[in-house]
Amino acid sequence: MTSATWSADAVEALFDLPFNDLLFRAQQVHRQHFDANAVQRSTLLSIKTGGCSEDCGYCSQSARRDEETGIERGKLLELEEVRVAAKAAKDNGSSRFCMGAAWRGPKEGDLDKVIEMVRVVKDLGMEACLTLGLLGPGQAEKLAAAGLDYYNHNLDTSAEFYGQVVTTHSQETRMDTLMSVRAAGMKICCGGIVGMGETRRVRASLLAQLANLNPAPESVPINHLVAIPGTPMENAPPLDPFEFVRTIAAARISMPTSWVRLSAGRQEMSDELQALCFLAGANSIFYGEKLLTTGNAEAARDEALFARLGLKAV
Ligand code: SAM
Ligand code: DTB
Ligand code: SF4
Repeated sequence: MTSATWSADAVEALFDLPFNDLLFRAQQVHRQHFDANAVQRSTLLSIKTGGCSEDCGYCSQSARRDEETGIERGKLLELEEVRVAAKAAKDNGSSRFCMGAAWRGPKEGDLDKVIEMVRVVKDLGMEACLTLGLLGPGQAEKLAAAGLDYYNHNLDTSAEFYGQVVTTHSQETRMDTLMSVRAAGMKICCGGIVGMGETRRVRASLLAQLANLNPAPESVPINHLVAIPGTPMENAPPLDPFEFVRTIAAARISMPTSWVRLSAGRQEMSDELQALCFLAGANSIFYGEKLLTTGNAEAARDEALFARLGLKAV
């Protein structure tokens, strides 16, 4: 399947629309492809926390700054710990279980252990997603053979801005991993972060890049920066919440058949802002008390919000 080509100019023109016009268009596109009242729920588990060799400016898990962020370097979780967490996620109504590791990329021995974790999740009848960083030769094929459904690997920000956020790897190397994931036959979960002090142009350019992956990623997480004390971005200028909603709407319009996930930063959002994001076409969330190192909206709050908005979990 191929999707339409989007220029950064064309996506920026969406951002520039009057808010009501943009939301109306997004809602029309959304209803052509999805049940407008259905929201997919994924639960995250950090299977290896902290001590990462990379220097991504938003992240608490870089080894370069763990004294400032207070994140302890953990070991890879035991299989049994993963089984317990995955079972709880399933019992709480999540349909996908996403496991994340603070690595530049997985070593072969670690990959074999992670593959066992994928099997545990699949045996529970959930979709499995991993985010392990850059993949080396043959690693995507091994994960596909284990039955992994999705691989999450974000472009994070536009090509022009990337070097101001991360210096230890390039956005092109991330693109190589995405291509190997796709070539191995897995679905791609790929999005980015906004609220890092970037311009509207950068946000538009990121969305155009995602939409042009051809086809667009099946799942598109839109993260709002969680400004973590001790990271270079702890004092990032606040983003107008309506600009965040615009980002969701532009993602929906430019990637009509993708699941657009309202991802990090939801804990800090009001119920009203989240409702606007669902109206703009977000139809997936992270569900459960924790993201990787930071908190997420509480499950009980989400249940109440779903009930108030008449949303159903899928
Ligand atoms: N190490 C792997 C990688 O970088 O691909 C996987 C884990 S990494 C923490 C996964 C994603 O989390 C990043 O690509 C980024 O989009 C998101 N993320 C990390 N810290 C964040 C923060 N403070 N606020 C919002 N999103 C964040
Ligand atoms: C994604 O796009 N967002 C998730 C998941 N993929 C791995 C991670 C969000 C992390 C937020 C900061 C933290 O908890 O450390
Ligand atoms: Fe490491 Fe991923 Fe954090 Fe970058 S975002 S420092 S690669 S864990």
